[in-house]
Amino acid sequence: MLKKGLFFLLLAFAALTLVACGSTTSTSTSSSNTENSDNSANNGDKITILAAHVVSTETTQHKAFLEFERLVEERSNGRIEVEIYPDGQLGGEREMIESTQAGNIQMSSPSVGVLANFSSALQIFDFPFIFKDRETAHQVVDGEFGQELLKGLEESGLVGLNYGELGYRHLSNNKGEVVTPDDIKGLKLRTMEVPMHIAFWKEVGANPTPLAFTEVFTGLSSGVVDGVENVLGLIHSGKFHEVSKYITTTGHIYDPEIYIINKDFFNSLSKEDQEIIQSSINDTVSYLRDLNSDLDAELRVQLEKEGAIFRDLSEEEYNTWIEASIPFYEKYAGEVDKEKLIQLLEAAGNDQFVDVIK
Ligand code: EAX
Repeated sequence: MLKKGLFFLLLAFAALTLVACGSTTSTSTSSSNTENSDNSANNGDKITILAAHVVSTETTQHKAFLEFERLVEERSNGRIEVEIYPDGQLGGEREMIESTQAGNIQMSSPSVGVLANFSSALQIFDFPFIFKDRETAHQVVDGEFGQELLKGLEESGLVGLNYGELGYRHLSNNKGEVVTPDDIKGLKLRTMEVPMHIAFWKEVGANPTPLAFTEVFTGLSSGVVDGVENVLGLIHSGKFHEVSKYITTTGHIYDPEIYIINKDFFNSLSKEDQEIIQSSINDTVSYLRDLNSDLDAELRVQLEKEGAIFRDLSEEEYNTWIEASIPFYEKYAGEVDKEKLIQLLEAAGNDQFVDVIK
């Protein structure tokens, strides 16, 4: 069924491309918006939400999408359908965001870093070592500060429904054990296509190489990169540990992915349908956080069984990373909304970088 759906979707893409090529004035955005408003009239018509993401069906992120589908379908008595395209079937994260903006699909859940390319206010999440634990991160993104930041997405034709949770990103590589930043000098490290991440890894001495998520396994196997930084769930589902077995639990970034939906599509829905979608996402977030609560501990056991070698950092070792991050904060705080960055750090109860950038 998925294959069939995909085939029709590709046909739709092809049709849109033809329309866009044949016209000098209209864009695929406007043509699909018209479709959306027709499609979503509040008269009990069926509504279909195409949702796509880049990670595998074994991840908690995918399970969360299935829960969202279940909730929306249940709460709308089957009137609103959700079709999920996982695993990068429809492209990498940047493409997923662009397709959501264009209305070719309605929803996606990109990592906050890649999404920050479309809404610069989110770049403050790209700074390292902000959140000391998940609970603090949840409080900040659920609070007024975090929710306010989502509003910035509207300028890009998107509505940020809520934050999901990818989790803490760690470092893995195939050269050897990494303890301090000295151990990654020159390491070809895959990063996301996120300017602040690239700048950070350069600053601490690595050789960052941006690749779309869909290209990471091949990049590691072919030696284009020697390592990655990612959450354990994606290291495991992507089998990255099979080609980069040394994992250091740096936890340098807490990555709150964001559930985005096409703004024109969302605004064309009745208040009741918007509420169904919003409440279903909110409940999905709780579900996802529950799924994630013991996940890293479980994945660690699994990854070790499959040959990964873990290295945790002592407080002193961890502090070498904090020290190495200070020049990055000094140089780059001025390139983002510094006041907001300070507010974020303060909301996270993290004052170690505040003095440096004030
Ligand atoms: O959002 O590219 C990445 O490493 C991300 O963590 C992934 O796309 C999920």
